[in-house]
Amino acid sequence: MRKTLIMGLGGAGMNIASRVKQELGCDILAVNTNADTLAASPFNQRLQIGASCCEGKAAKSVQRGRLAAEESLEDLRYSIRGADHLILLTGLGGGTATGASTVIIDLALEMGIKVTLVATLPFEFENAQRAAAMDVLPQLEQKNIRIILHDHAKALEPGKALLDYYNKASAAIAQDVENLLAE
Ligand SMILES: Nc1nc2c(ncn2[C@@H]2O[C@H](COP(=O)(O)OP(=O)(O)OP(=O)(O)O)[C@@H](O)[C@H]2O)c(=O)[nH]1
Ligand SMILES: [Mg+2]
Repeated sequence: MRKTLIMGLGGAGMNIASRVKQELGCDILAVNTNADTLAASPFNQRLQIGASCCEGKAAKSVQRGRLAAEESLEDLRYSIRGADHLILLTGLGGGTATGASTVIIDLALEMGIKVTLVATLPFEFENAQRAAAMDVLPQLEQKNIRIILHDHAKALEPGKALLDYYNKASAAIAQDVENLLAE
């Protein structure tokens, strides 16, 4: 039987995953370095990564996000075992998702799990985050995975609030996930 695992990684990934869970009613594994964000989330499968290197807080840098996933590699392995398709939901640009996604994708591929990455890209005005996302993107594109991107920068319209963009991206991603599950 086919088993698809949906993972929400990092703060944005978890917010997007909440919308997906709300709309599609599917089980989702939430993964973050931030213990408070995980504790306050609606998911029943939760994994805190990098407890030592991030001390339960945001990763803040891509380097620390990567270290967090490496520190928790065995927990991640245990959490994704048995799946044959991993749908990874993230907002690229922060430390956790940008750093941990490459490690998690490599682990899944090594375990023979097909991977689809669904990610948002930061706005242009998020200078450092945009640069971090653009830096990791070529590395992700080299991997044997499917990538679906939602670029916040391309969605920019005058007079719209940040939350409107987030909600719009989350709704579009819920549709992406519905399509992926129907394949
Ligand atoms: N669609 C959407 N994008 C978001 C949301 N929150 C943040 N973002 C975007 O996602 C990027 C990454 O932010 P986070 O998800 O907080 O980063 P993180 O992976 O948690 O990393 P750390 O906070 O450093 O641990 C931001 O730069 C924004 O562009 C959200 O709720 N929805
Ligand atoms: Mg965060």
